[in-house]
Amino acid sequence: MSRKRALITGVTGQDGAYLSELLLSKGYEVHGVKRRASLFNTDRIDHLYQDPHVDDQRFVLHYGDLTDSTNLIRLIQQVQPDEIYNLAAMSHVAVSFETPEYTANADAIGTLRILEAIRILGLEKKTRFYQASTSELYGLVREVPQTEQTPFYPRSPYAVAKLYGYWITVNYREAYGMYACNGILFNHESPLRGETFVTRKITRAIARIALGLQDCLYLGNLSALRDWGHARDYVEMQWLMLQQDEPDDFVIATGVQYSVRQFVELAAAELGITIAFEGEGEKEVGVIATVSGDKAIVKPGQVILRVDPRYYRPTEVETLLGDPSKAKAKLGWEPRVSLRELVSEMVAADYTAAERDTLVKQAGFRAYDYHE
Ligand code: NDP
Ligand code: GDR
Repeated sequence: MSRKRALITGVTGQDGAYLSELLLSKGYEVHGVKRRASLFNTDRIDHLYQDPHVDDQRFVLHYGDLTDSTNLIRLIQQVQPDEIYNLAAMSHVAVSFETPEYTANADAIGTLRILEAIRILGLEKKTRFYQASTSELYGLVREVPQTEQTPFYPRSPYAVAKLYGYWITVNYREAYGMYACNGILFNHESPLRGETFVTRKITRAIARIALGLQDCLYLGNLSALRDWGHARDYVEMQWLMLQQDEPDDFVIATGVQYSVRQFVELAAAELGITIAFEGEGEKEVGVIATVSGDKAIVKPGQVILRVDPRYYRPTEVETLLGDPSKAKAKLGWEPRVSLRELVSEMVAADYTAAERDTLVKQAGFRAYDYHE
C-alpha cells in the first residue's frame, strides 16, 4: 500500500512543527507550505529537514501563501494530498486589530481558497480537510463551559475571520460531501510557542530576568482566564479528527482554567521567585510585582512586572473554558499534560536559551535581545 500524503499549511509555526513530527512518525509523506521570508523561518522544523537531493524524501517544503489561489491550486494538484491541515493564519489576536484586512484575506478567504482548490481539482472524495478553528469564536461567552453547541460571538478581526473559516468548512462539507472538519482548539502552548503570545512572553521574560538579562516584564490584562493545553497533545487530535468514518467538529480543551496572573506566579515559582502583587486591581496601570527568592539573581523587592495598557485589546476575551467531552467520547482523546508540567517545560527551555545568551554576552558578542 502506498504511504499517505499530507499537506500542511503553516508548517513553520508551532502546531506545524509538532504535527509534522507526528505524521512523519506515522509513516506519512509530509509536504509543508512555507512563506518566503528575508531571513530563514524554519527554526522549528530544521531538525526534520531532508536534503531534496536524496531519494525517497518524506519531508518536502514548498513556497506558498494563503493569499495566492494559483499557488494553492498548483501545489494541491502537484501533491495530490490525502489530507490537508490548514494551520496557516495570521494568528495573533492583538495584531489582527492592526492588520484587519490582511487577517481576513489570509484567515477567512485563505480557507475558502483551499476548499475551492480541492473542488476545482475534483479531489472532494479523495482529500480530507482540517480547519484550525479556535475558542476565540466564543469571544463574549454565552455559556460556561463552552461546547460545540455554544453560540459564537467573535471579539476581534482575527476571530471574525476565523468565524468565516469555520462556516465555509461546514458549508463545503454539507454542499459537496467533502470530509472537512473544524477543530475548535482552546489555547495550546509549548516551548515552540511564538514569543509574543502571553505564556511564552512570560516564561521567556522570567528566565531572562532570573539571569539578569532583562529587568522587567510588561503585560496587559492580568485577569484574563484561559484554558491552556500542550500543543503536542493537541496536534494528535488534529490527526485523529481526519481518521474517523464521518467528518465532524470538535472542541479540544483541558477543562481547567487559570488566569494570566496565575501563569506568572507558576512560571516564577519554577525559578524560586515568589511574586507579591501590589496595586488596585489587575487592570490598573499601577499593578506591579516584586520578588523574593534566593535561586535567581533578582533582588528582594525588585519590581519585575508592570502592567502596560499598550497591551490591552480594544475588545477583550475575558474568559474561556472548554468542555472536551465530545472529543473524549468519540475520538478517545484525553489531554495528557497539566498546566504545571507545561509551565515547567517552557521555563526550563527558556532558561537554557537565556543561559546560552549569557555565555554569548560574556564572550563579547551581541545576544539576541528583542522582546515586545
Ligand atoms: P503560529 O502563529 O505559530 O503559526 C502560523 C503559521 O502560519 C506560520 O507557519 C506562519 O508562517 C503561517 N502563515 C501566516 N500567514 C500565512 C500566509 N498568508 N500564508 C501562508 N502561511 C502563513 O500559529 P500556531 O501554530 O499556534 O497555530 C496554528 C493554527 O491554529 C493557526 O491557524 C491558529 O490561528 C490556530 N489556533 C491556534 C491556537 C493556539 O493556541 N496555538 C488555538 C486555536 C487555533 P511564518 O512562520 O512565516 O510566520
Ligand atoms: P489569545 O492568546 O489572544 O488567547 O490567542 P494570547 O496569549 O495572545 O493572549 C491570552 C490572554 O493574555 C492577555 N494578555 C496578553 N497577551 C499578549 N499576547 N501579550 C501581553 O502582554 C498580554 N498581557 C495580557 C490577553 O489580553 C489575552 O486575554 C491565542 C492565539 O494562539 C490564537 O491564534 C488562538 O486562536 C487562541 O489563542 C485560542
